[in-house]
Amino acid sequence: MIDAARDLIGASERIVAFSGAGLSAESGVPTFRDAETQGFWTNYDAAKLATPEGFANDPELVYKWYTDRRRNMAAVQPNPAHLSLARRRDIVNVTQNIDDLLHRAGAVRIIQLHGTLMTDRCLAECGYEEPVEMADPPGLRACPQCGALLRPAVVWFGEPLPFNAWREAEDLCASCDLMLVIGTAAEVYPAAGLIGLAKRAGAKIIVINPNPSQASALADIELVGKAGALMPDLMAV
Ligand code: BJW
Ligand code: ZN
Repeated sequence: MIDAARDLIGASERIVAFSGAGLSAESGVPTFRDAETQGFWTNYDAAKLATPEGFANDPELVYKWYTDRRRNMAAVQPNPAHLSLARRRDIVNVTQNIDDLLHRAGAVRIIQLHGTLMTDRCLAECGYEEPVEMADPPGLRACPQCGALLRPAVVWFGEPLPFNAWREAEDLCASCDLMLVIGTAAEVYPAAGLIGLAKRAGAKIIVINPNPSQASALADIELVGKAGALMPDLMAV
């Protein structure tokens, strides 16, 4: 199976790597659905924390969730899957991940559909944003420009995806000839819809995941296993 996948990669000219939380799992970043099983957070529903309503109800609590995740992010490193993707400078990474592990691995083409944890921005959208020190994140605080609260520059449920990132991702996925779908449950839209978009446009789909996912039905080849273990072998020329 991996040989057939490697041949397909060799024969493809426009490759998109569409990734999710599983790509960073072996670095020690809990997947989104695992995040609520960690320590203090076992009693919380991540899908409720990651909403504008969750933040409005209890900004301190939601901000603390991100502070914990930021500290963890500062302590982890890119894994072999990030490094294999980064080595292929022609591959475009369309990722749902809010971490910076692809950047730190040296990848040059990265589109982040769900924003970034590296920055805070104004809740009232006055345009203010500031980078955050991940190892020593600041507390909840007001926007120096307008006085509203600052929030992480991520995309919560119910919010639109960043316009330019989304438009670029749609164009790339509609014109790629191969999509690698790495470590995503493919349950969150509109991002998950990019897999079907690529498939309908004629691209081959290779899914890399230790578990079945919503992408399984669209896969031409499904590689069952962890990204960090499979990707170096898959990308070897
Ligand atoms: C491994 C591995 C290893 C493990 N190697 N693999 C009904 C139908 C359709 C849509 C909707 C609906 N009801 C509501 C919606 C909309 C909603 C949505 O899709 N909800 C679904 C839950 C149904 N979507 C939205 O709200 C989006 N916005 C929107 O629709 O806007 C419309 C709008 C337009 C105009 C104006 C206003 C609004 C926004 C979605 C934003 C998602 N944000 C999050 C949080 C980011 C910040 C944070 O992290 O705190 O993004 S949610 C979360 O899910 C995060 C992720 O990027 C995203 C995807 O998760 P992912 O990556 O798939 O992770 P997991 O954990 O689910 O899966 C991990 C996978 O890895 C598993 O498969 C494992 O097996 C695998 N794995 N180890 C390889 N080692
Ligand atoms: Zn502001």
